[in-house]
Order: sequence, then C-alpha cells, then structure tokens
Amino acid sequence: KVLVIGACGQIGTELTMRLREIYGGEQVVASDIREGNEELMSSGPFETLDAMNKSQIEDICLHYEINEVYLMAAMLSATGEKFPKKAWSLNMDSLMHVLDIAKEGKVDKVFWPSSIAVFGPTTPRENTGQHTVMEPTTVYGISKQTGERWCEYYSNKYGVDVRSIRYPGLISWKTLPGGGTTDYAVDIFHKAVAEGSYDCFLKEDTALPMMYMEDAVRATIEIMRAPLKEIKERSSYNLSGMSFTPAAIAEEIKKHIPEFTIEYNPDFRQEIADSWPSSIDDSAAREDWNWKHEYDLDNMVTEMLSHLK
Ligand code: VAH
Repeated sequence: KVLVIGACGQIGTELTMRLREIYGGEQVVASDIREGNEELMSSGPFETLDAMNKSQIEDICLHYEINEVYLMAAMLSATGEKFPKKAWSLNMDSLMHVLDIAKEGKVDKVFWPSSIAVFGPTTPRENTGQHTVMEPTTVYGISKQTGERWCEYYSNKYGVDVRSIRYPGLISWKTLPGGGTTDYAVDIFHKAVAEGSYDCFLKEDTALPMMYMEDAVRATIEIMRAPLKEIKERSSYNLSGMSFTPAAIAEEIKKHIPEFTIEYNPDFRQEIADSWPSSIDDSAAREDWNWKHEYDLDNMVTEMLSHLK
C-alpha cells in the first residue's frame, strides 16, 4: 500500500489521484495536516497527520501495512523566507522521520521531492548540470540540498531505497500552488481567464525552468517504478520540461486571449528567482530511467486554458 504525506498540496493532490487510478483508491492512503478537496477525500482513505510527528507516521504505516511513502509535505521558497525556522523544521524533521522508518524496515521505498532551489547564484545558470556548484540562498533551498545529502547517506549507508527528483516550477490547473516563487506561472492563467490581465511579481525577462504537472506526476511514478539498478543518482535527479519567461508565457496566452494584458511589479520573490537557474540539463534522468517530457509551452498553455476558460 502507498502513503502520501502532504496529499493535499499542489503536487500531492494530483499525485494521490493518479496513484489511486493506478493502484485503486483503497490502496493509497492520503494524509495531510488539513483535509483536501472533495474528490480526494471521497476516493480513498484519509488520515490527519503532522509530518513532523514520527510516531503518528509510524502508526499509519503499521496500521495500513504501507510499503511505499511519498513525502510531499514542505514549506516552499517564498513562505520559507517568512518563517525560516518553521520551514527548516518541517522540511527536515519530516524527511528524517521517514528515512528512519525506512531504515527500521517499516516501509520498503520512499519518494522525496527536491527542487531546482538547491542551486544558487554561483551555479552556472544555463543548462545547469546534475553535479555542479550548489550554494542555495533560501531556507527552502538549503533544506532541499541538505535533504539530498541525507537521502544519499541513508541509501549508501543503510541501503534505504529512497528516490528523488529536483522539480522545476510546476504548473497545474487542478491545484493552486502553495507559497512558491514560480507560482506566477499558475496565477497568470487564473487572472487571464477571470480578469483579462495579470500583475506579475517577477520581471518580464526572468527565465525559469518549468514543467506541466502531468509530466511531473508521471516522472514521480516512473522513477518509483524503475528498477533500483537504474537509479544511479541517490541524491536527486535534475528534471525539466521547459524554460520560459513571464513575457513568453504572456505572449502564448495572448494567442488564445488577444485582449490579455500584463504588467510587471517585481517583489521579494525576484531575488529568489534570480538565484535559480534559467534552464536545466536533465540528461541523467533521460539516460538512467528513460525520462522524457511531453508538454512544452504551447501545448501546456492550450491545455491549461481549455480547463480554465
Ligand atoms: C517554489 N514551486 O517556488 C517551488 C519550487 C522550483 C520552485 O521549488 O518554491
């Protein structure tokens, strides 16, 4: 059976629904600090869970005979800068609890999300490689970089089967993002449809690595289903679908909504975005476990607007 911790978050919600389609609703236990949407709550078991409480996680794993855990709970980059200590505790304590539960043999396999936020202003920004300089300047990025080190340590030292992906910014129509810097790329669609205009909190030429949620959920399940021998990176895999600027996505939206207008008023999130790569080299994932993305800017915009208009 599968346990998703943070099942009501931006990724967790869609990941849980896809896992339930694959394995059956009863086989996938959703858990979060608060309840989720109607579709999630009515399609399989739900447990209220504080991801920082190890005994609560253990009880759920034993009660439901869980063998795979997807730990999707975290505080993201922008919110993390407002509550640094809380972000560190939530992001790190939850990971250490799940790694220890796996080390103690109570679950067989763990998925843990990392992020392009592990890279910092000294990282080469174009086509950023799998192994490169990493000096993250956000608490969120520090927690993800440290978490990757722990995943590799538990894998090499204790044989824990933990797998990880460095997600780029993720775009979905089903779920709203939760306090990230790349959230503009989701907000822009909702505002374009609702108001015909968007006040963007990043500068127009801020290129960031992005991915459509369909691709991200499929990548998550594919890396977990790949034979262990194919998983050579025991810290986390670079992953990317596309890279675009606010100006580029605005132009693409105008093809569908000609009267759409955008203005740019950068806020504190501009500094975070400027510390991240503008594009990612994910050739390791493509070589090791046959990753390939399916959504580019044009078909992603078409798909998003088809669901939101
Ligand atoms: C954030 N959406 O903005 C997340 C993600 C790469 C960005 O980590 O913090």
